[in-house]
Amino acid sequence: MTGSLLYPRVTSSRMKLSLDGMWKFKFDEAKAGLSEGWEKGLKGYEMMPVPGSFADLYTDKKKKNYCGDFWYETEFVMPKVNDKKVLLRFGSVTHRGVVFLNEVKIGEHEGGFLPFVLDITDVVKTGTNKLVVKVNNELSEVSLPCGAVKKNRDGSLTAKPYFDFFNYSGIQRSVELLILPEISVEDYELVYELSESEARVNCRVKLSCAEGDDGSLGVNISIIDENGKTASELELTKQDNAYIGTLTVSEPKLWNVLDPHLYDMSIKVHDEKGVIDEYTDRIGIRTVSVEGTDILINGKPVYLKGYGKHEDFDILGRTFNYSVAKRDFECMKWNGANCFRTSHYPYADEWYQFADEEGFLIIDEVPAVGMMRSTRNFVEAGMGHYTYFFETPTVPELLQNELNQVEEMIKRDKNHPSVIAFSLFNEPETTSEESFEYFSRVFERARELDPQKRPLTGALEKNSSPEKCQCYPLLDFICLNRYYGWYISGGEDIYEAEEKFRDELNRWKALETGKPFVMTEFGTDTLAGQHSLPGTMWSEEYQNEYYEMNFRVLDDYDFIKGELVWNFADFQTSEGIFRVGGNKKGIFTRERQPKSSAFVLKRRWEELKDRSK
Ligand code: CKX
Repeated sequence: MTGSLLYPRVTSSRMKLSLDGMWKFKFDEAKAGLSEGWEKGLKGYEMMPVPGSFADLYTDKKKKNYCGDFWYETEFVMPKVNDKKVLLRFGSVTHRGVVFLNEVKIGEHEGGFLPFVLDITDVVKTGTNKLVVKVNNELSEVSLPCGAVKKNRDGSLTAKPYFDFFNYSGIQRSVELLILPEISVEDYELVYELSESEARVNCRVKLSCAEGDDGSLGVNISIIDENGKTASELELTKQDNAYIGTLTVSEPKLWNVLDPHLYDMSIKVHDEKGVIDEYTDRIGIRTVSVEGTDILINGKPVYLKGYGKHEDFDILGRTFNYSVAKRDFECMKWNGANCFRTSHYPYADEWYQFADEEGFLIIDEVPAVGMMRSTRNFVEAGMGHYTYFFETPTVPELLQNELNQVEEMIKRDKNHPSVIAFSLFNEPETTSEESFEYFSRVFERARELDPQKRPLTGALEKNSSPEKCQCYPLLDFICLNRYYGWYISGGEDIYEAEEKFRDELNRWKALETGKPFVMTEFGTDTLAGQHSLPGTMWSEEYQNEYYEMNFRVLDDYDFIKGELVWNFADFQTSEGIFRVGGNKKGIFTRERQPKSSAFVLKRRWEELKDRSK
């Protein structure tokens, strides 16, 4: 596995070849693939799109819900290249994969929402190569996200997620061959400091040959403004295993909320003969901090308005699609949003690039979801249900897995100006000392890893009350998922819901945490086109009344610094008596058409346009 999770760019020294297309595919119910040598080539296969989530492509229920091992195979032709490094990058393999090239195992990866890169220089042949991937989508209490697997009478398996979204699986993001110089940029990080009229950009660049670099190399960084002019350029200095230096940009055009200004950045590695490698990216100069109960971008308070989202669309499942992403940003801009949370896992790279270009703020979430032992914890959360999740012997293995994924997420996403915070959990049990110990380790590691020292957070469900939650002191801003008027006191009891919501916020206020709070989930399941007067649960009118009530409450608490409603769009879940064709809490339908609440939010968020606090 190589250390570079940089987005693949084509530059004067770098090439990439897409391996996307139709691949051979085969389920391996008996888990016999390895002993039968399937890595040599699949027999009796069907064709499957890569990237793709297989589930919703099928008309057969068993196949849609398949859980276990499954295999992919493709062939590719490698052009002749001299003195180059050849890497193979998978955008995501959900939830884990073992990769074989020309029958040789070349690597494996755990975690279905982050990329991994394998160095295949010594295994790849000029001409035809056979690439085979064994994938597995089982859930467990040491996987992220967490869940279980049920063994059926016929020996087949069914995934039982402890979370509320469909367990879409497969090679869900692009696969690419990267052809790079032998010495190349492996990673870079930028940290910004702003003063009156200039920005200092502290740069650190790591090369692939950190250890073997004898000092004869040079590394140069330049940034180009929107008019194509060089804003700053610098020859970096070698220090230990990296190249460092500080660029100064005078009168910088800052990246800002819905007012993004990006610079083109180029890093060049050179020796006495010339440029060896060039890596380019789009960067935004901005700072993020928390001061008292404010979240600050470039030193100015911001109020977060927007959504918890999912990577989810009809037929595509969790496959990234530029047109869906474009439509989502258009819908979000139309109703005045400025932020979304990548609930409940890191999304495809392109989402962050899009947000950088649009000036959207992202709370980037690791797949630490389902840390309460229940297949309907969305109902049981708030009922006082407690499952001793962090008191089990497998927790050290889970922790190691989460630490790895936090590391990969921060490594991949750290340079996006849109990423203003990392969320390190969604709705775990947080009331035990064990949960505190667990998350202390996760937060400590994330703080070390993020060069920009962005705020860290996590989303707390109802059992994590002000009195019982042990973990909120770890958060730089406190995120609450609360459903007063839906899971709690819904329908005819909505009047009590308002009181109960105020009561809880009063109790948080009394704690004097001195921190900002953000509502990261609140919402009601709503069937588009279901109408009732007066509003009753599941109708569009009820969704509107629910939001009006919730906003009335939020506006009375000045430590609330953001409202991300649940969810941007209806999305697919496991089947169940609480889910009608999935979770219907969308403000938009799954086809991205507005329910009437979209107009309620539009009105509100336009009125709040200038609200910064
Ligand atoms: N929060 C009471 C996590 C999300 C679910 C949401 C829901 C729950 C609510 C917890 O992943 O979709 O039930 O709508």
